[in-house]
Amino acid sequence: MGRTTVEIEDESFVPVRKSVPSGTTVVWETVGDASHVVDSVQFHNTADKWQFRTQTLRSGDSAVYSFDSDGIYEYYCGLQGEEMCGVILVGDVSLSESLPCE
Ligand SMILES: [Cu+2]
Repeated sequence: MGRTTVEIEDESFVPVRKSVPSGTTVVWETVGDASHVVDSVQFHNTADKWQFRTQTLRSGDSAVYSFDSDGIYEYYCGLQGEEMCGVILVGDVSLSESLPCE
């Protein structure tokens, strides 16, 4: 059961695409000054439907989610919109299509 971090910079999630094995806990950590909301979304039909929405994360705040099943988990920032987005690729999956923020 690993743990890994996605940094929330002022205008982007870093990295935008993060591949992890199933069972991984992802920590989103705000490293910039702006506030953000991590909000689940389904940009592509091949992506999983999932329900996740953080509270407003201010500088220094973090949020976690544990990914227990293989799949494609897309998200965006509920404050900045789709130009700030990301995907967690869990297990043996791939996403060839572009995200709105790419
Ligand atoms: Cu944001």
